[in-house]
Amino acid sequence: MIDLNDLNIDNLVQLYDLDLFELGEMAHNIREKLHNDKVYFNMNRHINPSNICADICKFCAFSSHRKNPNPYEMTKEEILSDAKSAYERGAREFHIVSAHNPNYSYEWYFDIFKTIKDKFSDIHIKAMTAAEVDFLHRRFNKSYEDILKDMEDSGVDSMPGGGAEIFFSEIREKICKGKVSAENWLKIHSIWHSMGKKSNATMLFGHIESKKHRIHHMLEIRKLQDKSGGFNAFIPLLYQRQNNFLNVSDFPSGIEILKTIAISRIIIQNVPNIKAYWATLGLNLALVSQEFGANDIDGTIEKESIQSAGGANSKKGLSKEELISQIKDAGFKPVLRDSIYNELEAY
Ligand code: V47
Repeated sequence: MIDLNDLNIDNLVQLYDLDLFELGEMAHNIREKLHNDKVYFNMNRHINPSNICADICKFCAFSSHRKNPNPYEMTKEEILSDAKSAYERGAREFHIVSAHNPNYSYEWYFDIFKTIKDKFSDIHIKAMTAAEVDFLHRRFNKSYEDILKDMEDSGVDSMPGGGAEIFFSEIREKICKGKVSAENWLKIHSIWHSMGKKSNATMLFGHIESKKHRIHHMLEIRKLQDKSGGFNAFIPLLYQRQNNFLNVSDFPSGIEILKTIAISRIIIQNVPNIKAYWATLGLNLALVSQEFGANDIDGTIEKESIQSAGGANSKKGLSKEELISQIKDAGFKPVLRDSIYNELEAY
């Protein structure tokens, strides 16, 4: 019997030794108590204004570099035009995340958010990873507090969970040296939460990290959530292997992926939602994950550029109807949610 109150990493990593179905049942019981048979999704649109990046993360296939030599910067008009057409198709969340583009002024970001909010007042803007906040801090010598306040004032409603990668410093050094430190990623989310705001947390897994590093990462999220309570969802992101500079030879099996999702549900019980992000898992595994602790699948996305650059089959997003029918076929109840998990419609 593994004592779940013993938060020692060596103790909790033993969860991986349990039989998949035993672990799945433990996670599913927690998921059922919190969410019954609901699978949440939303109508969202990802907008990635630029792929020109001052930082060099070895796992990233999205940023412009010699394996992906097509730098772009969207104009404000292009961003607004994408936003308008997505809004007309029913999207009510814009997930706006950019590479760390040194050509942009500080004001550029906030002008975009303000303009979007002025034009579409009922849109939820989920924007700026903690890695982008840290980039602005380094580039423009602004405090985290000032940047987060400017985000709030210009209409950002919540923060996405990107940039967390793996917190364990030796791995972080190898995969994304120079980017926001683990300590500062947590600090930025903690300040945002202290402003009464919500955010998500991700974990990039399936590359050079070990099972112990994943447990360490989950415990850091759980620890901050105990203090701040501001995380809506934990999102284990499966590493996509193409077009990048991380030499990985060993990839996790489907069993290990499902175990990782189940273990995140078991360890991080104080974060209400576990998102099986279909863009990294593929729709089928994301649906199976709903039986292993997950209760959310993300949304329609419409245009996905980060994971698809790494090989995922997610470039075009999915229609609302497709998500509803696939969730139903998997034996769950599809529930359209807003960005902060208010239920809008059950199908
Ligand atoms: O932080 C980059 C990841 C993240 C690869 O908050 C890769 O609701 C896999 O954070 N393979 C950005 N992943 C995306 C993100 C996100 C996505 C969906 C929903 C939410 C949310 C947040 O993408 C980065 C990085 O960890 N990423 N390259 C890759 N090769």
